Amino acid sequence: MTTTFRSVNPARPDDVVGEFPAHTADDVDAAVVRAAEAQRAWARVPVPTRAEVVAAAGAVLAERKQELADLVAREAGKVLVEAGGDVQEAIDMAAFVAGQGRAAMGETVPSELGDKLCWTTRQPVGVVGLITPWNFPVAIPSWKVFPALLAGNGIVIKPSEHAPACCEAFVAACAEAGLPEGLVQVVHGAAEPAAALAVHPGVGAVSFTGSVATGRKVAAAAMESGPRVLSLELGGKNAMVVRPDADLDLALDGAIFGAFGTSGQRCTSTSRLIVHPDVAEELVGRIVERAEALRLGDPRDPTVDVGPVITAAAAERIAGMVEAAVAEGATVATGGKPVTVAGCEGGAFFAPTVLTGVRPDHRIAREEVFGPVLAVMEVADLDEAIDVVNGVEYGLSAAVYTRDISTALRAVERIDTGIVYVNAPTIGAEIPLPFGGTKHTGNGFREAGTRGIEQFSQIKTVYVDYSGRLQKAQIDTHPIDTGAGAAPGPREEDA
Ligand code: UN1
Repeated sequence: MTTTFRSVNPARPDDVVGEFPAHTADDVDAAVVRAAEAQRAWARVPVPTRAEVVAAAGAVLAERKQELADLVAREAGKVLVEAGGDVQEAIDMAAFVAGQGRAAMGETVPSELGDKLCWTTRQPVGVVGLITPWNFPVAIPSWKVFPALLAGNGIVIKPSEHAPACCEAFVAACAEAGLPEGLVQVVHGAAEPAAALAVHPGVGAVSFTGSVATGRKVAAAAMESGPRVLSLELGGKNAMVVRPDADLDLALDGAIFGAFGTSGQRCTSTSRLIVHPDVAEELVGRIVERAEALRLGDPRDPTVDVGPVITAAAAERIAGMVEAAVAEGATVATGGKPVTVAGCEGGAFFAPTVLTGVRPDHRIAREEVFGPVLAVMEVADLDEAIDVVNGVEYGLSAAVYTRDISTALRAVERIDTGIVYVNAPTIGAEIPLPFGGTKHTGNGFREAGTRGIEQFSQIKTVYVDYSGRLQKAQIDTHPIDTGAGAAPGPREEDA
């Protein structure tokens, strides 16, 4: 008998969203076989036709946006407006990827020899294994599934055990859009199916978004067990730098949305505020005031500003990190603990938290929290502020608030992250541009944008020589003087 697990509403744990099978390594194996079978035919479908299926999937998602957003709110705890953004990101991704179906897929260069053509093309990897998190339970599957489909692959996706229903709903929308039977397989559970997928010899590429700890395990296992393309999207410790000339109203709005939007559970969430001492008191005072006015509650209630964190265990973990920060010398300016919300008893709520007096060497200034916690550091000098931004092991996103163009551009140039914002918070990346980070945030791959498709295909370089004779690159064009007389020349009839 297959064991099952339940996905529950983090705001109301009595509300069971669904019961799902806990798949085993054998189930993963069967899923890879089914996806591989379907992939053989899919690989022969012209790319623009594949793109039409992706576009149709986007249309189904758009039709169901409201319903899907409600499911995202219910299962992942995102407030409705943000849940709508999550689904919209998938709709945007479908539009973008579908457009790529009629875009250039390679390069062509003139050959150094005559009567010869040189170009690159792309071929599918085969079956790809996708491991996705709960925090963007529709968007992140779409970032991987749509490009992988366009590139001609079969797919086995293992969503987070905290958001299986969202992934099922996303895949159902793709199926309704005309996806070939069997091409996208969903497996459920926690570590076992993920590990099995990462090492399966029939999986040619693995794409993982999640924590650094799990990502490292997946990467090590995947690389050891066979050659494959691997893309990793891991954590962040994203900073917002506020200079003394910044528009403080703007910085305030950005800090509130960046730090407390999605209850601080985006990889891009703002978790450090690096503020100039001249404006620190005013800005931090206003952030605290606004944080205290945020309404926590059921994310499906449209008047609620901040939903729960994903589990009670997550709330406990965040509380532990705040306690450790206080032990290291930080001060809780507001929040700092799990809270009970009337009407949502048992829900995993954590008060929006601001910590002041944080130093760059404190753990809270270096470790990812993945919760609504903003650590404030005061730094006067711009170069020093940038050193603080760069002084962590992550490099996903950063923001700088200033009215001075030179300051802005200097920061853009020197900040070592994959994404930099000027006068906008660290969250809110758009689909047509690459998404990803430097250092331990990943392994250099970028999702989204045209690069997103590259991770799911293999480049093939093609040379076609129609001269009818052997031509030698690098040699015929610049023959070396061997002292043995003339090199063998062209054939008689060509001369
Ligand atoms: C994530 O948290 O893993 O830039 C993705 C953003 C969103 C995507 C976040 N568009 O905040």
